[in-house]
Amino acid sequence: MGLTIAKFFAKFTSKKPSRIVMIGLDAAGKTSVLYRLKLGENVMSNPTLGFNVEEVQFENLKFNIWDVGGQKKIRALWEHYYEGCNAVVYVVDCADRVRIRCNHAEGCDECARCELAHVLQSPHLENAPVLILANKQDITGAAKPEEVARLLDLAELPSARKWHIQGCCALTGQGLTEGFRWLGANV
Ligand code: G3D
Repeated sequence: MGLTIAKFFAKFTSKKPSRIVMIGLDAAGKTSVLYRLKLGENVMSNPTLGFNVEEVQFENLKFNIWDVGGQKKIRALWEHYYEGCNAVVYVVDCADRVRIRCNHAEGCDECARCELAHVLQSPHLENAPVLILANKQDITGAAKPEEVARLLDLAELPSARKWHIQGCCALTGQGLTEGFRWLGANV
């Protein structure tokens, strides 16, 4: 009997982890963010060729975070990870303004702005809130979140899209709690 009651309550209290895809150009800091959240420390990382996936417990939420490699030749694979995703974390290297927004024509595959616009066109991500992590804030001269928001044209996203930009440093973890707290409240 006790077991049955426990099962009954477990059904209503257990939370399925939210599925989150974490993307961004190569070297933006995705793997560093993932392992800072998971282990609370820096790990030496090599460029991600496929993906890393980790279940991360944050406060009372569980996230499955997919860290998908960002090198140009494998960015075409990103869309295979979108189905069933509840949210997107988009990591930006704020110390590299040229790669945040390039001078090429619309729809290039070189810069964070065009890649984000492309990602958000996926029908699988239509209702997904987007947390933009303005990473590498520890580097002198790095673009601040307001500047990154402007460079990424975030104000031009459809009004129904929930988004939030958070300055952070994956090496120290500064800003990650605030960012993921927003995600937890909006996912
Ligand atoms: P990726 O997974 O997006 O490809 P990584 O990026 O997490 O592998 O990080 C790429 C490089 O940026 C790594 O340096 C990493 O230590 C560094 N990095 C990540 N986040 C930060 C940050 O917040 N501040 C600073 N200063 N560096 C950061 P290496 O030297 O290993 O290539």
